Amino acid sequence: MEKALKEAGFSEIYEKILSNTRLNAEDGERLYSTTHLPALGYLANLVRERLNADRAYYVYNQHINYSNICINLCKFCAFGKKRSHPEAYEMSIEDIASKIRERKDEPITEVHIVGGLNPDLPYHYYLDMLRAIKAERPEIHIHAFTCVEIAHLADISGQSITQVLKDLVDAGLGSMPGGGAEIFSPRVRKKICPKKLPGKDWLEIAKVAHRAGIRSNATMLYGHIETIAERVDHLLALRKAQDETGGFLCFIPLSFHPDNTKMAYLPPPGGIDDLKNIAVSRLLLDNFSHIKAYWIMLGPKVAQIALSFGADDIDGTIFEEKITHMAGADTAQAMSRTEIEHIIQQAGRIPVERDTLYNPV
Ligand code: V47
Repeated sequence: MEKALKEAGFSEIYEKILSNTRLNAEDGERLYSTTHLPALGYLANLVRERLNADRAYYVYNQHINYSNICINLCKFCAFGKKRSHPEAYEMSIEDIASKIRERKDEPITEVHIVGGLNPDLPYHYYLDMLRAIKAERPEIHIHAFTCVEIAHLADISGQSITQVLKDLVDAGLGSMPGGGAEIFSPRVRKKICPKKLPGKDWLEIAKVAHRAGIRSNATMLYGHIETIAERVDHLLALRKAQDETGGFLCFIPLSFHPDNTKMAYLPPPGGIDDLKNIAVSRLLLDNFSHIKAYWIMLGPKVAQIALSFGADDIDGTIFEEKITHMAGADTAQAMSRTEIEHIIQQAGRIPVERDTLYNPV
């Protein structure tokens, strides 16, 4: 492999990885630009196995997307709708409680909740939602509301981010998912999500949450109009924030799905780019313990290969995912525990069911 690493121009990066020396932006750009995919995968796998050995994590979870009505209507998103749209919907608290009730006999440990920025839902809706879920299933971990939703809740309630987070935790919030980060570059945000909060605010809210003891995830939406330099900047901004707080649990690269979006003219990223994003994020984010290959977006086959390219997690059973499926995902809506364990074992890894905070179940 040393010959292959040399041919790829990775000798210096290999030395850095062996000596645990942090990679810089130039290294990141070199890794992204390579055509030597096996050499890149080898490097990422070294770090993956150093941190997580042969373990591949998954969670028994359920997704609830409470409303798709959204005031931002980002160009890359097929989920958000205007209220007047025939597919617009909003779930009542009772609808949400009954979704939880329907699956009470399954060993679900996490409910993952995100939605659009619906201008008509009052602040107490979000608190009532958390309380209703806890009333149905007190032991469940609620992984809910991205930094974008938290900023919206501060807007509609007139309260500080800190107070909103405190209210949500009092009502049952456990941790926050990593969506809404997209790409931090102001150039790209202006074009693809001009109404969404700026990247620096997303990072600030994540850090406020971490300082309040709330763990969260981080994402990056790739494969649209961003440059390699902008991907690297995004990853290094996350690494800097993680140095400050240590509050991120996991990083999830999100593969752009163009169907039914205002950017449907773009081709979707291919498998090579999917694997590069897993591998480069594993190598640059040296202070993140976990990299997730989100099977809903990658498909189970690429997710399996990703387990040898830096990823140590494939998310979970899911059930009823809407955001990616409305944008043309052809993956299933759910996988059983047996199916998940099977694809992990086929990839030569040891399946470990985890809770949201990565404690083995
Ligand atoms: O916030 C929207 C992105 C996110 C598209 O934290 C799109 O545990 C691709 O964040 N193509 C939702 N991506 C998914 C997400 C997530 C998934 C799994 C686990 C976790 C976690 C978080 O997907 C959105 C947005 O950033 N997105 N539209 C699209 N067309």
